[in-house]
Amino acid sequence: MKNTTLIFGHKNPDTDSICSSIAYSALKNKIGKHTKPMRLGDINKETEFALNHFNIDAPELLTTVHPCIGDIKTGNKTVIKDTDSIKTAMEILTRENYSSLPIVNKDNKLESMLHISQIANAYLEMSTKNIFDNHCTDYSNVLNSLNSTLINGELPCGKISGDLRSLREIKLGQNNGVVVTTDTERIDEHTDKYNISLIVICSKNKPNIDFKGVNTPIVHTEYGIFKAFKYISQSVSVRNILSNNTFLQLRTRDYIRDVQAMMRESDQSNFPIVNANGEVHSTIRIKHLSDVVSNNVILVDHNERGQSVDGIETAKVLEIVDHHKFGDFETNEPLMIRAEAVGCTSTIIYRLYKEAGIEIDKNIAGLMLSAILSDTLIFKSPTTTKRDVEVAKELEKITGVDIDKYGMDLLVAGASLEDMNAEDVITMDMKKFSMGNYKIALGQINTVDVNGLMKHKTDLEKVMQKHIDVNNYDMFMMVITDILNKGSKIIVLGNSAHLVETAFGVQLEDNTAWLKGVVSRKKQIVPVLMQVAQS
Ligand SMILES: [Mn+2]
Repeated sequence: MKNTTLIFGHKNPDTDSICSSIAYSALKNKIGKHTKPMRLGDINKETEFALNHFNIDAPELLTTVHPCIGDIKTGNKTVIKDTDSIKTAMEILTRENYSSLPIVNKDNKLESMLHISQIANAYLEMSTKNIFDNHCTDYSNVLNSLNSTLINGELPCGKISGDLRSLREIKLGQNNGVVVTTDTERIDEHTDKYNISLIVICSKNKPNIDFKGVNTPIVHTEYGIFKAFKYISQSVSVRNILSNNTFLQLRTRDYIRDVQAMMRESDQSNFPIVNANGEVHSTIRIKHLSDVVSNNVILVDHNERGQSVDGIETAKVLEIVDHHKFGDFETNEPLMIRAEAVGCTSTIIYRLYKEAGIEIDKNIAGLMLSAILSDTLIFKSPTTTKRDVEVAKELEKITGVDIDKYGMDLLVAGASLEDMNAEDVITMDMKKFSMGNYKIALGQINTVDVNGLMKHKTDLEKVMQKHIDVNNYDMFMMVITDILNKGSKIIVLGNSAHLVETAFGVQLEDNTAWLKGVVSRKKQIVPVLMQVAQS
């Protein structure tokens, strides 16, 4: 994920935010970058229509760009298996200068953390007498710990049975075991009669003897006998000395901000990190917390922090492509900003395609066209520029869809009230106001199909009346805004419905009226009503 730049629009994404992310990511990838479009929220019905129409999957949801534990670039990858020897563990701890090491089982899953103090404690209690009775290990650990080579027979597999014996003890009838000796003379054709699993010969030079007729495995080490005993005791596998100590383990997907306090409070100095499969990813210390690789991101269709993804302050913003006013954006490093006073981000992205000399794929062109038609309400919005219209015409040629027909289908799909009941329509965007002595509710919904919605007028009125009864509103005004014809159909109920007639100079017929040119509750309705209510 780290090498991939994430491209996304604003929260509560509209069609421009989604389609421009996809289109810009496609352009970037065509010029050899690794990018991925993302979305910061649910896809609305309009965008869903566009994506389905042009057969493109919705981007994945991105909830945060806060760095995860797995984003820390430093740390130690060394692990040891629970069957490895104490000697191996000590060598790694010394070499890496760590006080603890993750121990994994045969499936590479984290089993425990081995602390150097556990080795010290075990070592103090360990005696070479009965060592293999009390601590299990296998023959290869002994071979490796002694830095020895096999000079006769075959090294047995698995766990060592028996214990350390001298040749004499064995010959005197002691049980089976591993023999450590400097004496090669006594190894003869009778040796196989005894139950010896391994003979370790300690001598400066490799013995120049023919062990013909002997099958017992023999290894040679250059260590003297005292060193050999020391290293044999270190050959026991770490599994023997693991205690059931509890320790803090982290997951690669943990957010650093969530775990750092816990890490600081813990007296553990080294923390194992496991991946989603429970396998060890690495270990880190507190000091590594600052070594994070931040997410690279490109913002489209927005430039304000408040509208962007959670954790944006931790990300590296490479570019901004936007058509909104610039707010409070502050960055640590210079970045590429592409801002144009046009009606839609996709209008800018079209130019970026041209500048890069890259052809636009048919389906991507369809999404870009959708974004322009959506943002400009098929060129009816006052934010539309000549450039938006020109670009839309070019995209129309590439996609082959008809702007007017497709644009209308797109907006209708977006304003679809399917799956919505009367209660949803009324409360979707409802606000309460105290105006003078009046308690007033004002609901608004945008649609391209006012008549379709008005067919449900009786149901809508029932819900409005219910809200009036429950909340003692003096008036409930429902504003059904026709986004294509620039005006609003209103339904007004309540004892003070006459306020609306005075405010807008209209006559309510069957509780409704048409307010020509009125589309903004904030700018065109609330102030006018307020004036009348307070006079
Ligand atoms: Mn936009």
